Amino acid sequence: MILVKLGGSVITDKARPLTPRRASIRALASALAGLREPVIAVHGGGSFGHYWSVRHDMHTRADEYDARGVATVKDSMARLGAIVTGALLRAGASPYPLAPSSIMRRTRADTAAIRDMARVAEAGWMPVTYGDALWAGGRRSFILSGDRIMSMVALAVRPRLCVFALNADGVYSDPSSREVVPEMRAGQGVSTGDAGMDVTGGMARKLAESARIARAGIDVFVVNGNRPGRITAAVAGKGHQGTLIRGRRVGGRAARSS
Ligand code: IP8
Repeated sequence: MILVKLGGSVITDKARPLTPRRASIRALASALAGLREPVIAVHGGGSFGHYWSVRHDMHTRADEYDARGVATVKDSMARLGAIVTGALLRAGASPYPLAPSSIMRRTRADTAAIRDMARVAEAGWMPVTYGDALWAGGRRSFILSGDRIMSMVALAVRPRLCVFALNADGVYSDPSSREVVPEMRAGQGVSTGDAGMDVTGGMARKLAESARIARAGIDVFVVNGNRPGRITAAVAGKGHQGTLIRGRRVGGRAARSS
């Protein structure tokens, strides 16, 4: 099982509101469609969900945000989701779109639903879900990031590999030098630089969620999503052009994963 996050900065143009990067989506879709093992895909919000979250001042902390804001974020993410699943379908995959609300119980992961999602993948479909605005109870809502979904799904189903496809060549030792760290341990300190306009915390959030996954013994690969061949190669065991965050070894062996 491979768990892949398609970063919002790859599948959308973050400088232009509500603008998908269709060529990148197509290229990623054909790479994912060609993988020879079960895949679960998660995607980010980019200039769809983040654009509206910023406009309506909505964040990952549950609060009483504007109801119209929640509806608008959800609408934009459903539209972006349809673009991603449409591209997967045309690339020959059998995407199985799942609203993130179907794998959450308010602010918590619904582990049984997530395990079912893995069974759907094992049966031959490709579950696709995404970061979104979700109801938290009462009048409260929150922004659930795709990165958070990645760690929730990874911990529940223990994929063989988690891939974060983003708009950078991997994790940089120093953002100004753009020197990629080829391999690192969970929680190893690096400077991230780029929280930017993301309401969910940009690269710092990705590294935090990656560290959580790697600490559970699951390898995480951070790769340039504009070079989908690097995903194909890593999944096929043909080298890691990006950053590999090694899952913590237990007694010299990785903890069991499927
Ligand atoms: O781009 C956030 O998902 P992310 C989605 O994975 C929204 O952080 C709605 C902002």
